[in-house]
This record gives sequence, structure tokens and C-alpha cells, in this order.
Amino acid sequence: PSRPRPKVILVIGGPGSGKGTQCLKIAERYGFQYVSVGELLRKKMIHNATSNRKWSLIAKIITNGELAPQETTITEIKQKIMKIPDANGIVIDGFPRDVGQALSFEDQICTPDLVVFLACTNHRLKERLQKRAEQQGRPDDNPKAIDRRLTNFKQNTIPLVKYFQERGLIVTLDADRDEEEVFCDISMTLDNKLF
Ligand code: UP5
Ligand code: MG
Repeated sequence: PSRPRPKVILVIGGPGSGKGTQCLKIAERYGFQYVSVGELLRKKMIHNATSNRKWSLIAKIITNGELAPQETTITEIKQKIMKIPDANGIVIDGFPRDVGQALSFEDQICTPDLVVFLACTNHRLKERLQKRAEQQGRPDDNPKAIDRRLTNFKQNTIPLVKYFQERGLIVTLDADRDEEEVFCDISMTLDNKLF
């Protein structure tokens, strides 16, 4: 008999809500494979922006804090997931960004087992991103792009969360708190809902 397919967890939330931080903790605790969609796109754009017109355009889009085209994003995720050999689970960081992407993911890949929404106040998001910008300097951690990312997030999230709520797939957690407190809630949720 073939192995059951790996569990698929999507982690969504505003820029700076702690998606990357918490997804790495999930991957470590549960032995899941970690896929960051933002990182996937950033790597690809850095690699291809000078030689490829499509990717040079996408590099501009991302650096401005806008969303990359849906089909490209889904294709990248699909390719990445197919390369993962055997996994108990896959935790996907920062996807989907809107209802269209959610529909397309289900259509082309699978229905997620759980969606975790890291809910944060705008004030906290800005504070964390500003702090990170001083330390690391991601290309899209500039004031203008941060504003675009926050605006896009606000516009798209309510419908997206509602969509997953109607299907009983989403858990919303207060992500304004310390990393450890947030992770404590996440692991309780995963233990309850997945195992
Ligand atoms: N930090 C984290 N948790 C904390 C806590 N509880 N208390 C205090 N500090 C905390 O955390 C951000 C910072 O806060 C860090 O310094 C951390 O130490 C601290 P992080 O875990 O990095 O938060 P995260 O939610 O991952 O923030 P990120 O900036 O990565 O979110 P974005 O959504 O902006 O970034 P992402 O990489 O997902 O997407 C980037 C871009 O890619 C998008 O804008 C878009 O252009 C493109 N994209 C698409 O087009 N389509 C996609 O599907 C996905 C991305
Ligand atoms: Mg991140």
C-alpha cells in the first residue's frame, strides 16, 4: 500500500507576524519539511533577474511589496513540493495571499489539513519589520514596500480568512505575544487537530 500523503499546514499572517519564526519551530518539533514561498521567490528572482525578462519583472514586483503572479507562484510551490522525498508533513510559510491563490492551490495541489492565521496588530507588525530592516535589510524591507505589504495584507486577508473559516480549516491565534507563547498555542492546536 502507498504511504498516506504528508499533512499540509499553511501559515498565513501579515508581514512581520512571525510566519518564518513559527514555521521553523513547527518543522523542528514535528519533523515537517519547511517551505517558505517568499524565500522561494526571492531566491529565484535573485538568480534570474538579470538574464530573464519574466523574473526581472517579478523582482520589481516583489521589491515594491506587491504580489508575484499567481501561476508562477503555484508552479514554484508545486516544483518544490515534488522534490520533497518522503515527509510526515509540509509546513508552508506565507501562502496563500488571497482567495484566488487558495482556490488554485486546492485545484492544483491539495486541500490543506490546517491553516494557521497569526493575527497581529498593525503597530506590532510595523515595529518588528522596522527592527528587522535595521538588522538584515531584505530588499522589500524599505518603508514604501513595507506600506504596500501591509496594505495588500489588509485588503486580502479578511476574505481569505473567511473563506477558510467557512470550510472549517483555519485557526486564528494571537501573535502579538512572545515567540514562545505563540508557539505553545500552535503546538497545542496541531496536537489536537492533526494527530
Ligand atoms: N519576531 C517574530 N515573532 C516575534 C514575536 N512573537 N515577538 C517579537 N518579535 C518577533 O518575524 C519578523 C521579525 O519579528 C523578525 O525579526 C523576528 O525575529 C521578529 P518573521 O518570522 O520574519 O515574520 P514573517 O511573518 O515571516 O515576516 P515576513 O517579513 O517574512 O513576511 P512577509 O509576508 O512580508 O514576507 P514573505 O517572505 O512571506 O513574502 C515576501 C514577498 O514575497 C511578498 O510581499 C510578495 O511580494 C511575495 N510573495 C508572493 O508574491 N506570493 C506569495 O505567495 C508569497 C510571497
Ligand atoms: Mg518570512
